Amino acid sequence: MTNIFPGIPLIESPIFEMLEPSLGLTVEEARIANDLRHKGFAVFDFPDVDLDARIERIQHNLGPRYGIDFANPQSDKTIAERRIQDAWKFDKDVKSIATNQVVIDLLTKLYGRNAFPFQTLNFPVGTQQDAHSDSVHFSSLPERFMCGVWLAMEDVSADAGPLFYYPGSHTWPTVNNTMIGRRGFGSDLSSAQDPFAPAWRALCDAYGASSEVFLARKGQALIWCANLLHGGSHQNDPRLTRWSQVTHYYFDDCIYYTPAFSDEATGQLQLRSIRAVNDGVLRPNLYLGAEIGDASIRNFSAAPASSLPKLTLLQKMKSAFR
Ligand SMILES: O=C(O)CCC(=O)C(=O)O
Ligand SMILES: [Fe+2]
Repeated sequence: MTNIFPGIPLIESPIFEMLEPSLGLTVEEARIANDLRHKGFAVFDFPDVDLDARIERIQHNLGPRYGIDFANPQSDKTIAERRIQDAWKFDKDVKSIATNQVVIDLLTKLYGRNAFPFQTLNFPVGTQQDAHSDSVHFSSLPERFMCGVWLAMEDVSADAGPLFYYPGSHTWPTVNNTMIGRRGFGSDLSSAQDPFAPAWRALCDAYGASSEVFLARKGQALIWCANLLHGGSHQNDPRLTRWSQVTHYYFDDCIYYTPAFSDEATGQLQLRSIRAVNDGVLRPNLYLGAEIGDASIRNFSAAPASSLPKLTLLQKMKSAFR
């Protein structure tokens, strides 16, 4: 069957049920697709026979960089830096988790476009972050071609600040600047999330939603859809660790940008310079196959990228959609 909506991730498409028989999903893939579609997240066992050894090496390699006294069971593990971004650049095990081919193939099947990892975050403890959607940080045009894969690198207890989420919230409106009456482009903020927090709280109230926590087993992973509201619970026991890796994925043939610093209505997009973890190569911002540059901006032509003038990233940021 022809997919009339190639600009919507398959698992979020109104016609998913009609398309599903032609996707060749295994029983397990169909279960994951169904969970993502209806709940906005799906739990699965991370497919890597070497995972335990990788986790041990990651803890050994990254541990000393956090400034936390891991050797002392009584020490407060929450005092220091809580994340290392893009450790895949120097740690082959972090990279190997991010580029797991089974996960990439699964996401590619479920979204209907090639998936590629573009960012890793490694945490030794929970983030204790309020509910948020990653969509204000990383979004795409067409929208929703982004997801996170969260991997438990140890068993997570209720006192360790487990990941939480609002099941079904991926179907709520994607909060953006227009919706909250704010100009984003050129704004200077230390937190991209802060301006949106009251709107997310209001949505939770309006939908009467309750959150769930994920008391994960080591080796379990969770995919979250682009607009799923999630966060890190309060950590009741600061002596505990909660090692995890989050890998964020984008999909081919999209514009990648930061909505918190963009005004879509006026065409002012804070474009991202996205490098795929697999090959370290920059992925151009593409709209219907054409690289975003002056020519494609003026007439949105679907000319092949090679026929469009090449702009530096800075030029693109300045001229995008003007
Ligand atoms: O692990 C957590 O506490 C939340 C992580 C998170 O929100 C993210 O990486 O986007
Ligand atoms: Fe997040």
